[in-house]
Amino acid sequence: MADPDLPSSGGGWPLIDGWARATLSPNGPRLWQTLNHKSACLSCAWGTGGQNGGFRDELGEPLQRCLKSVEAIAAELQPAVDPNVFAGRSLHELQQLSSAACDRLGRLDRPLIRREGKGHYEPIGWEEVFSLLEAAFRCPPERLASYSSGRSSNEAAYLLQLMLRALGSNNLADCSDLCHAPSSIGLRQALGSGTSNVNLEGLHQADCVVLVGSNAPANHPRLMNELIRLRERGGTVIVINPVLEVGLQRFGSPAFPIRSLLQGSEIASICLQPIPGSDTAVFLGIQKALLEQGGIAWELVKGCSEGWEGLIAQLEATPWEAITACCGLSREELELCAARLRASRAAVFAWAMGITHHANGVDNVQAIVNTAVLSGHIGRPGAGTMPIRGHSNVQGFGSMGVTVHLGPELRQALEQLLGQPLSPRQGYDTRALIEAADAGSVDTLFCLGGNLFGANPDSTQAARALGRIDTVAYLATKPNTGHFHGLGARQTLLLPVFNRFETPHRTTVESGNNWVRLNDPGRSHLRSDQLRSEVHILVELAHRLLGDTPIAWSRLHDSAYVRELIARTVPGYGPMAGIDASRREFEVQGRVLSEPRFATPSGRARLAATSLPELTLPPPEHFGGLAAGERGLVLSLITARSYGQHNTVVYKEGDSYRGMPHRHTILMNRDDLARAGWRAHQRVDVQGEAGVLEGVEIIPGEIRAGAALMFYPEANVLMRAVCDPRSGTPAFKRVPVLVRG
Ligand SMILES: Nc1nc2c(c(=O)[nH]1)N[C@H]1C(S)=C(S)[C@@H](COP(=O)(O)OP(=O)(O)OC[C@H]3O[C@@H](n4cnc5c(=O)[nH]c(N)nc54)[C@H](O)[C@@H]3O)O[C@H]1N2
Ligand SMILES: Nc1nc2c(c(=O)[nH]1)N[C@H]1C(S)=C(S)[C@@H](COP(=O)(O)OP(=O)(O)OC[C@H]3O[C@@H](n4cnc5c(=O)[nH]c(N)nc54)[C@H](O)[C@@H]3O)O[C@H]1N2
Ligand code: SF4
Ligand SMILES: [Mo]
Repeated sequence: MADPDLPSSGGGWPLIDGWARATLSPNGPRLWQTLNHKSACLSCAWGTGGQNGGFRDELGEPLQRCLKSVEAIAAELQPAVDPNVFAGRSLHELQQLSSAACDRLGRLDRPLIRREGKGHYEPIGWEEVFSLLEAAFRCPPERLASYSSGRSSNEAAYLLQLMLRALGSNNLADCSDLCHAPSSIGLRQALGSGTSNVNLEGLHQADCVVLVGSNAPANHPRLMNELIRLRERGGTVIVINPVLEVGLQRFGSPAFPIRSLLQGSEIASICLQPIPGSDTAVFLGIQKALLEQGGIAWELVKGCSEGWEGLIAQLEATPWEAITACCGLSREELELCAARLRASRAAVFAWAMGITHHANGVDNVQAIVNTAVLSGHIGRPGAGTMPIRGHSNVQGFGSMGVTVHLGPELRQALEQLLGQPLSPRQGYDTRALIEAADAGSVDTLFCLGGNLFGANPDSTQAARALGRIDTVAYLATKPNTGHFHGLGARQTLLLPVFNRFETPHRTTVESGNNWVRLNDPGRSHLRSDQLRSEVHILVELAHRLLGDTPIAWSRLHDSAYVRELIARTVPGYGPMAGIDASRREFEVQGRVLSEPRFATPSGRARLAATSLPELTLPPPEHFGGLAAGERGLVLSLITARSYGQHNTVVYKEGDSYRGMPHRHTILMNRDDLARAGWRAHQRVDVQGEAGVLEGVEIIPGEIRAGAALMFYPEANVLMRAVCDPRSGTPAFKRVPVLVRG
């Protein structure tokens, strides 16, 4: 039942309105100047900008820039934080600020320190910063760790891991541990390579996209242009999502003002609305239907994969009732998907957090690969598997070795470069880091961007754990909640850095489609001379700690030399050599597949049976039960992004596309409201395993019964960290909660 008060399509006029407002704002001219700067978009990993100019993609197509990039730039163009904020407001006061209010304080333009026992951040000079950091980094290497968020450059990422590994630490936690780690691990296990094997050109050749667990209209808006074009050329879009996201039904794109903007273009040809967390069952059902319909691509399966016998045996042995009971979809729906896949010439399977944020995230990814191989849609142009990455350079961080799952090739190259074996200790990923810190096993934490406090489950534990670390250093462009809640025991440093379009030297980033972009040097609008480039900070510190052997650390102040080392050591990055002179951007080699030869030892894709997940929910007593006369429902909570935020940074309070007017809301199915006897807009308490949020407004909407949706990061107080054992990624999309009212 469509709600007449909600928009009937995603995108549309609000986008034009947003562009117009941004253009007419006092910062309008500077904003446009920045949009045209030759550097990659700050926001998502779909990637645009770079040497082709601000509005062109890697194929040179124009008008490929979305409003999200404007939002991100506008935030970076704010004036500096008023010095009175840090001098005049106590930490206690700053801790009361919402994420949006923190961001609106402005840009950091001087180094700050909060010393033990003090209620304020106070200014500090860079010389003292470096001597404090140097002393803090001289702790035992296993007690030294970093966390990073994929917003920085390849050069900074490479130096970060090189410095930590040279010091003997493998504790390179990264936001990807909370994000696409199951994709990297699952794809590497199944196909030998952990990234997308389709590029933009390939996507243009596809006639089917299976889009799973992604709200692309909000989070990867330019992917919508590709889906519109695919539908226009007669292709099929199959959407799998427990929420009927309006922008996945229809989307109005400013890239097609006449055809699409006014009424919106139809996106989904088929929508499946499974139970959250059941995607493995959905794909098992599609595979079983393919088998029954005679739709298995036997030549590919037998000639180019291994392990298929076990998978086929599983399909034969698993009854339809087990599959449909697990995912809540009908056999007919799954058969229809299989038939569409059979009828398609070339299909791309694309997914985001709806697949990875589960206790069986790696299995979900294996199930997608199994489906791609069985249906014959992989290993040729236009077909394949495409994780849709998050942060603009998160994939580059992985390529540069900022990971606790270092590949053997890069390990060997780094050992050669450093002239020493790397530590054999297993490093801490993000969750392991929090647990280790909570246990008092971490002395020094260096954060290259991000919001470790805000991004983690169980916010109470995250703050406590960070509080047990001696020294915490944050490199950031703007203040965030983590800087006020994630305080180290002895000292917390808050260090201002240039963003991508301001950095005074060249940098590079890698998109989720394996495209490496070159960013021109830039200038900041801030008058302070206290901002530093991340590369500068890392090299200065490494030089103080390690001198000039065996690597000439001081020479690495020249970022072109960093690129030279990257070209020499990082697999697939050979074309980086000479990029400063040629300005030629490139696709990382060996990732995109045009034939079914995979990067596994045997050259074959590894198929494997994937077990059906157990999707039970605990009884109300598990949460402490209900008071007399109280009504309650146990639901499976999805924590997701609104249309107006970038991760822990909230830009807009409301989400008009989902009809959620502010952040303190819970989206629920009308049948669940009826079941509990609740009304729309009534206030309820949401009790999780780790905390409670009181007085939350109920918003009825197009979400599967039994499920609910709330916004991250506010909802992170609710959940305990339940993680996928193989990737360490938390089950952010299936949080058991008791709703009481
Ligand atoms: N504007 C903007 N852009 C962003 C970001 C941002 O915050 N704002 N963040 C960036 C980052 S780091 C990332 S990782 C990406 C995130 O991009 P997305 O993954 O699109 O973001 P989420 O909001 O986490 O939503 C995931 C979708 O998964 C669905 N879902 C939930 N559970 C399930 C399930 O069990 N199965 C299936 N099939 N679907 C499910 C939800 O309903 C939702 O539509 O976006 C990146 N781009
Ligand atoms: N409940 C729940 N929790 C989640 C998720 C979810 O869906 N639900 N999603 C998870 C996912 S997918 C991710 S990726 C994580 C995100 O986790 P993070 O990456 O840790 O968080 P962000 O909010 O993206 O970090 C934003 C901060 O980065 C800093 N910054 C911005 N640009 C730069 C720069 O150029 N350099 C430096 N040094 N700093 C910069 C700014 O200070 C900004 O405040 O959260 C995870 N947590
Ligand atoms: S889709 Fe992503 S990369 Fe492209 S302009 Fe929008 S935010 Fe930037
Ligand atoms: Mo992410």
